[in-house]
Amino acid sequence: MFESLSARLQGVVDRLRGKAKITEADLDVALRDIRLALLEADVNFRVVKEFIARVRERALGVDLLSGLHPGQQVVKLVHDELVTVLGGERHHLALDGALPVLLLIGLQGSGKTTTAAKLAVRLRKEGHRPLLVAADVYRPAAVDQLVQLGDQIGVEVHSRPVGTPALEVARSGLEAARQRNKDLVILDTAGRLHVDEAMMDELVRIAGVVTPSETLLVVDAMTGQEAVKVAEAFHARLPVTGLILTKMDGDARGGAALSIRSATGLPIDFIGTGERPDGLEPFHPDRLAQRILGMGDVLSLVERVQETVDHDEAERIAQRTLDGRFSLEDFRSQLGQIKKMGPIGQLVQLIPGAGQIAGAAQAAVDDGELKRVEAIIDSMTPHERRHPEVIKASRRRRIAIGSGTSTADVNRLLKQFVEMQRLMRSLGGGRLPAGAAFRGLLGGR
Ligand SMILES: Nc1nc2c(ncn2[C@@H]2O[C@H](COP(=O)(O)OP(=O)(O)OP(=O)(O)O)[C@@H](O)[C@H]2O)c(=O)[nH]1
Ligand SMILES: [Mg+2]
Repeated sequence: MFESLSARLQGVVDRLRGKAKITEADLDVALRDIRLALLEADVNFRVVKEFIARVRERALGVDLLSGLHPGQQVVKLVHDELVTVLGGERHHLALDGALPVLLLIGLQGSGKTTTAAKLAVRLRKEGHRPLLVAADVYRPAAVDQLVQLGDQIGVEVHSRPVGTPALEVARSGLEAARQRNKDLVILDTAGRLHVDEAMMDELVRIAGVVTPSETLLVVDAMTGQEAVKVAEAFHARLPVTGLILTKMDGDARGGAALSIRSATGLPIDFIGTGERPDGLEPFHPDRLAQRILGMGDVLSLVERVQETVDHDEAERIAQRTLDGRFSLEDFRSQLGQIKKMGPIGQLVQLIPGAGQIAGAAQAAVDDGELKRVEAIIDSMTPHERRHPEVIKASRRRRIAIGSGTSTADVNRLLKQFVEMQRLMRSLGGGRLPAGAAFRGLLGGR
């Protein structure tokens, strides 16, 4: 997401950053480039106009032309303005009361059902006991979809036979939640192709029954400016409290995300970044602005690591590393943890200054490469994993055949592993974070 916008803005920023002096003409050129970049990213033209006007006004206000590091100052102004456009502070879900209800609404196919499951996963991780309620009663498949997702993620789903009025499902859902000792209800509703009165009426009535803590509008970011219009239409009719933008993984331009807050005044709570139940990220305006400007997003990276890494395991490996006993088994375990964090390209993008190399990194270390390394290690015997020095020519051939790779691949991995071990020993005493070994492997390529 935001790839081309990010590349273009980074170009502008890089040109400004180094300048010891900025003339008004320089500023005009930079603002023109920023304006074009935003328009190309499908940002609403009114939003763009205001954006540029505010940056210009503030730039002239701080007397850039004589100030210290004027380039840096312009970059900061652009950054601050991006943060503002994206919504300022991170908005948190209001989950108060004995049994808060999240009501998910949106057009057909926007991602409500998928998002309901994603929210359940995320909020359970935060200590909640959610119940999913299937109030999309018009299609049997809709109920089945939620039931299946619930099975997959291990969250209970309340459903009633198809044909039961949605209001009744919602009401009985609350009751079921109380009986089953849940502390949160996530209500999935039916979508329509267009914003229509019948749907709005039903949603208004459901909201009347369940008094939601949050009415979350799910919109498909890939529809660009259409998403903004849809959000305006829903908001005009219902007390929407927040937005979830789905399919951000598929929208390289990101215009919807950059326009929708200004257009509706509603905060973006989460963005959907994939079809899987873990493809949901909290929306941090400041971090995203930094990511767009190529300043990286270290906090999100750290969080991603914290969420996925098994700490006992990391601790155990760190200890073994200290003791100089780091084995291929430990390495295998680290790879597994890295894989859980998601595509490498996405991770690399979070590293400051790495935005532009993310694509290349993804190509070089695609998931295929990880799988190959894992397959090689999996084809070794436990003894071989602990004592790789016994792996001579005939064993290498067997491992290559077993893992569907070549002896050259096996050789390379073993050589890299030896180098990595040496590196770790030489670092001796210093604690290594999980993933250090992986970096070692990359460095050895
Ligand atoms: N790539 C990607 N796909 C998504 C995301 N969110 C949802 N999808 C996909 O979008 C399609 C529609 O998602 P649903 O959750 O069924 O949408 P819905 O709003 O419940 O649709 P209706 O119940 O028909 O109104 C599915 O194929 C999802 O896998 C996302 O963040 N990224
Ligand atoms: Mg659905």
